[in-house]
Amino acid sequence: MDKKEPRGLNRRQLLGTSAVVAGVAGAAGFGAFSGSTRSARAQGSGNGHVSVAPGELDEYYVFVSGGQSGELRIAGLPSMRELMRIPVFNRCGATGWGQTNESLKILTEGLLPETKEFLAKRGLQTYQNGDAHHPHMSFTDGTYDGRYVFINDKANTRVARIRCDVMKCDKIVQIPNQQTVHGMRVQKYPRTGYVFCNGEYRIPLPNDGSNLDPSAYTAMFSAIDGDTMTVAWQIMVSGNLDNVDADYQGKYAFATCYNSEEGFTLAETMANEQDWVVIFNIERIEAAVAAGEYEEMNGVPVLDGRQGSQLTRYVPVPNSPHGINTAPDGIHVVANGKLSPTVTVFDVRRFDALFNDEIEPRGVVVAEPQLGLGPLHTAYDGRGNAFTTLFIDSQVVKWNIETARRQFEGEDVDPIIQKLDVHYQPGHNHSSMGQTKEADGKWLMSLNKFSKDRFLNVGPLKPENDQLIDISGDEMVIVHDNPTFAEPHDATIIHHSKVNPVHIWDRNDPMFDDAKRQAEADGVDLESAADVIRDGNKVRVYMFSVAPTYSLEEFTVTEGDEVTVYITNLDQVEDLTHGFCIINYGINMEIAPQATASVTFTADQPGVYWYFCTWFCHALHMEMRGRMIVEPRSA
Ligand code: RUQ
Ligand code: CUA
Repeated sequence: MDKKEPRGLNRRQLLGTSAVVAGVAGAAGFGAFSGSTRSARAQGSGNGHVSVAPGELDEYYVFVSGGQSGELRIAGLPSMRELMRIPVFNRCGATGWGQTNESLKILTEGLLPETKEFLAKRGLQTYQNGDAHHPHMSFTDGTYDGRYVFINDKANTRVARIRCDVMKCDKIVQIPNQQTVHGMRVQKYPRTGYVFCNGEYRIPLPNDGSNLDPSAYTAMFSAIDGDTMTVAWQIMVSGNLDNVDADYQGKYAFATCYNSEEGFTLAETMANEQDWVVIFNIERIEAAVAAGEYEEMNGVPVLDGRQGSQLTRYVPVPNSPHGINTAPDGIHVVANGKLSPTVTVFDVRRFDALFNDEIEPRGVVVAEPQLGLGPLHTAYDGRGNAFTTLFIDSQVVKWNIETARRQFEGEDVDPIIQKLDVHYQPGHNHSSMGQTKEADGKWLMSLNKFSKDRFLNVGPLKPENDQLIDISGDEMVIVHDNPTFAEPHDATIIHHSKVNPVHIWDRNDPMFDDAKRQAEADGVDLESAADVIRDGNKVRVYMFSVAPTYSLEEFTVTEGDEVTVYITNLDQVEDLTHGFCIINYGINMEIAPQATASVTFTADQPGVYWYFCTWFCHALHMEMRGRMIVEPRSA
């Protein structure tokens, strides 16, 4: 058999469409019966593999997406203790994210003009929901550099950037000309650089109601500039994009692509036995942009990368591939079959030849091992082994890449090393440093979509179950179950040495620039302020906090005034955060040490309203309060 031709998967191997639908339904409904018996190994997991004693620190940071909750979470590994929640696409009552002026600026400035208009009609400044999927840290030279974590919002087509010095979101951009950002990964080399964003759903362009013809629909692949958080360019593609990853050479990005049929119903999208992996040639795209070979749409250069384009190549793979993951060896890329029991392994060293038309598209495929039912995502240990989640089988399978290549060449060898039951129906998995060239092969997290009987019953809505697996030895061993709320979609495990957050804010932080500018214009010094400035019907109230006091114990405004309260926390003690809550006014925000935070509202209700500190800061925390007096407007 010609190795360059598609492997001859027979009908039994390549699950037929109806069998898959039945299989998926069966998995969802009866997962507890599909490869889910508790293994002896899982039962005996208290074998000392996880020991992070009280007061001891974890070795790794884990950035976990909050799924439909819209946030980003930080956990410690191996303890799996949740360390922090960073509000991003959600509204957070504790920190005031979505209410403070500082957060509203970030949440609104990157929205598309038509979105701002549309939300304003609903009386909103920004969206109230998001669906955070893929958290990925910025890279320099093939490994994490501790600058940023980027995360996508599938619900409202946004990408956010979180600063890792203060662990706060500082930029959010909404991408035009596409619907959803699903797959999202960053450029690994020479640095990030680009954040690659898959537009999953196909829409007409422009999508303003002027053209509803289904044949005009297209999906889009977008590159965001991670430094400016603006869209650098977009590529129109054939089919629907799913997940994406990039190489270690800085030359290519590649995305799994389903619905090559470009159909609209489930049956239509699954008609073909093969879909694609689309490979994007970054150098050619940049040259085409520089040469002006694009159409500008909503301020973004849009290029045509549909089938036949010189900017892309479409490599046939079995129907509806899902995750795509670059191995730490910098050579191999694995596309996960989802509806096929196989994964397809590419050799990036052959991509140049593919773009020079020296080989056929399938000539870049070097292995296609059959692993089990429902392969979704693959992680690596840096020792040549891969770990693939099997959604339908409820297993993680450990297999060897080199052995898979030899099998593909015709040798009678089996690449599968071990299959481990996980609980239950895993989606993403992630290994420690496994998406960098510094993969260390110590830990694997399996993010399981179902938990069922693993925890005390909490009613019809169940937690997910993130399981920790020790992969340091020959055998995978489950060492911890961790229930999580909707929905830790993906995670990234980063050695603590890569991340160096500050302990208190720097007074020069750009987060406070607007407040500083306004204070200066008002002749107020934020750091010694106890001022009420009236400016027509706008009132600006400036105070500072030092535990357990605010510098203003009362201030007076008039009914109907637009009031902005600026608070600067002068405490320099680590962990000494204050809050500011106005009772019955629906206002609350966090002010961490050396930070300034501000909130604007209309004083519509006359009367006396106490404000108080919401973060326990001092023995006299309960006494840290004051009064807002709202005088009735004289008729
Ligand atoms: S994709 S469960 Cu949204 Cu991350 Cu694969
Ligand atoms: Cu300040 Cu509690």
